[in-house]
Amino acid sequence: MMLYSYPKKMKLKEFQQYLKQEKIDLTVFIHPDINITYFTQLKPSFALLVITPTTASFYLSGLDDAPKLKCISVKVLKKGWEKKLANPKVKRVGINKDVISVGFWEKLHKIFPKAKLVDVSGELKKLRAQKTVEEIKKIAHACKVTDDAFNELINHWKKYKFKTEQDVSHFMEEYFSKHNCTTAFPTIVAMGKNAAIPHYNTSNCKLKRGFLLLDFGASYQNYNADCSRTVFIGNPNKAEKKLYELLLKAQQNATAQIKEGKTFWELQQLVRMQLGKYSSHFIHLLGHGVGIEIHEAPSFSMEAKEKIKNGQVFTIEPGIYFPKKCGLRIEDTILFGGKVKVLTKSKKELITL
Ligand SMILES: [Mn+2]
Repeated sequence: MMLYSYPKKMKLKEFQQYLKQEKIDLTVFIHPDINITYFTQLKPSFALLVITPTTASFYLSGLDDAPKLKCISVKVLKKGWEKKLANPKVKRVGINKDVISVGFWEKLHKIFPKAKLVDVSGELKKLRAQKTVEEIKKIAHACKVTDDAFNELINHWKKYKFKTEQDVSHFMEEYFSKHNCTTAFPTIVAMGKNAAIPHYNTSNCKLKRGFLLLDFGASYQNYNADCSRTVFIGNPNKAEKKLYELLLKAQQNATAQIKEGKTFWELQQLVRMQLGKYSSHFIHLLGHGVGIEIHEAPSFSMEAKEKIKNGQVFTIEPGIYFPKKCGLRIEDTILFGGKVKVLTKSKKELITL
């Protein structure tokens, strides 16, 4: 088997190549488009990024630090920038339909009254789904800090005397921040029946006997980790242990079945088969891409029918939910480059606290 080698550079050149092919004169990205962060690796308070087939200009407000960037010229965003950008020769202007506001869309129409606005969001998703060496390093580091936080939590559970869900989420997020990270998303700590809501909002609900679901992830230099573990407070009975084992096997089996060319949807159907009578309690997709956004391409949906490709980072996160009773989810962030690399290494055997 040929070893897959990850691209070394961010995909600015590839994107410019695409613009050339599609005869798009320029693409305008406006805050808060995350693609600005993708191309510049920065997160300024406000910015405009203009990419043509041969140039890239990064316009920053005077209030942000002006960095030096390779292949991108950094300029100050001054009043009247619209007039400077206006060019009657421009026929096709690229926009990211996923982010652009109606207001900015109207503005672009005014700046380029004769141009056609062309959506480039699909191409951006495609480029970003294949991670570069630099991106992988950052995601792997975010996953390491995520694991470290979880280990600290379970190894010293008694010492911290957590009383509520929020006590636990505060601990995790403080750990991330002490280790030069931020939280990738608000940490979910869901006790008992609360965990039946997959996107539960952590509250001051008291910890008690039962399954406790944790969904957490650090973000390092804008790149995210995503991990879920379900632990048990007290002693689980036979049925509870069995349920956990079933889910764990499904998660591990899905991970083992990852193969280039297989669709994410197929992988999900395998998990559904394995969950058997609990399949109808698995109420979300099996996973999602992770990178500079916590949810990004590839998509696991049936409609997308996306195939597993080299260079992708995504989650595998089956769950079983019983409304008003309990919920379980086990999730890892995974890198695929010819072979499977599980980036989140936190223990998955049922932990009792
Ligand atoms: Mn996730």
